[in-house]
This record gives sequence, structure tokens and C-alpha cells, in this order.
Amino acid sequence: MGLLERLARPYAAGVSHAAPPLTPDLYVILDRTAAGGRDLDAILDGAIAGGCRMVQLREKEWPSGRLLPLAERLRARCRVARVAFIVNDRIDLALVVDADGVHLGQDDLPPRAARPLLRPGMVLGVSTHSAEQARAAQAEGVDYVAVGSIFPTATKSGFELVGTELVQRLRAEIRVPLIGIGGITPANAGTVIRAGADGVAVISAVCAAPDPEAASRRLLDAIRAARAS
Ligand code: TZP
Ligand code: MG
Repeated sequence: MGLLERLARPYAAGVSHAAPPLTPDLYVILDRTAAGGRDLDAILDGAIAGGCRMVQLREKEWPSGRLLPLAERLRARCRVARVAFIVNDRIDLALVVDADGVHLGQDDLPPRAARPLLRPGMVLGVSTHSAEQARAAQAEGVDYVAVGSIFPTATKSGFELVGTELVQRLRAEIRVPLIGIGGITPANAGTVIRAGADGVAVISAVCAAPDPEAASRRLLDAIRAARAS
């Protein structure tokens, strides 16, 4: 077993296993398809070097057995860097690799059904596409709410654009971190933050960027500038 694999295991010597704090300013979603065959390990390293503190592994095609070694490697890298590691869709895989949390969509198990399966302290986040869904997620005790698609995106199809208006509408009532997603780039991230989002989640802006580190840095610069304005 290599170093990274050993570090992925709970309680490896000398590595802190306390969950890192949730820092959703820039939430980078690692998606193999969006990466166009590029190595997700390298994209993760770039995102972390660029300042990202929260990542998600999103894999819609590979079966869990095939995904496991990749999930273990990414998990280990995040553990060393004290970056929160969240797994999309697959609660079983999240438990096996001791992820910091799980991200679920509207077609997955509802939070009330998923929560009892998670270890204490694990983060549970949900994708929402309307005010009603966001309210329902909060009522079921999620740790963060993602809302989108804010802008047009080629990464995911089949649902309506919600614009920054939905973030504005929800800001007063959502008390957990509110994260905008969909079509977000360094050029428009500031408008999502100014609308009231605590952070932005991106797939292609980092996974498809020629330089994921520079892209992450630019996104964080835009987020911080919007907060300061
Ligand atoms: N949920 C709402 S929009 C979206 C998801 C997963 C796609 C986000 O991808 P991108 O490339 O950041 O627009
Ligand atoms: Mg899902």
C-alpha cells in the first residue's frame, strides 16, 4: 500500500483526522468528463494550490468499484492538505473512503433518509433548483444548500436557469451556507457573491481550465473582491 493510500485510511499515524472546517468560498467539483481525460489528481493539486478548501468528487458513469482507487487517492490528498472532501451521489463510497461528507441531488435519497446513514459530523449538502427545494433541504437539516443553475452551462442540462435572483430571494431565509452553481467563472463569480451567496461551486471553470491553479486563484480573487465591495 502506497503512502497516499495509507494516508486515506482513518487514523494513519501523524495525520489529523478531525474534519476540516467547511470553507465553501470556492467549492471545486472534480468531474472526469469535464476534465476531458486530464488527471483529476493534478487538477485537485492545482485547485488546492490556488486556495480552494472544499472539493467534491462527481462521477456519473464509472461504477463504484472502478471509482474507489481514484476516490482513495483524492481523499488522501485532501486529508494531507486539510481540505474538505465530499463525494457526490455515492454514500457507500463516501463511507468507505472516510469522506468528510456527501452531496445529493433531488433524485437521490432525501436528506432525512440519508442522514442516519452518515457518520456523526459528516457534512450533507444538497443541490436545489427552486426556493421550495432549498427550503425543504434546510428543513431536513442539511449542512449547505447549493442552488442553480445560476448561469447557462454546458455541463448539466435539463433544468431551468434560476439566475442570481434566486440567491437574492433565498438569502434571508437560508441559514446554512448558500452556494451558487452553474456557469460560474472568474468573470461572473462576484455577482453571485454580491447576490448573497456564501460561495460558488464550479466544475468546468477549474476542471477544463488550462491552468486549474490560476483559475482557482482568479475565482477566489473575484469572490474576495465582491465581499470587500
Ligand atoms: N448543478 C447545477 S448546474 C451544474 C450542476 C452540477 C453544473 C455546473 O457545472 P459548471 O461547469 O460549473 O457550469
Ligand atoms: Mg445525485
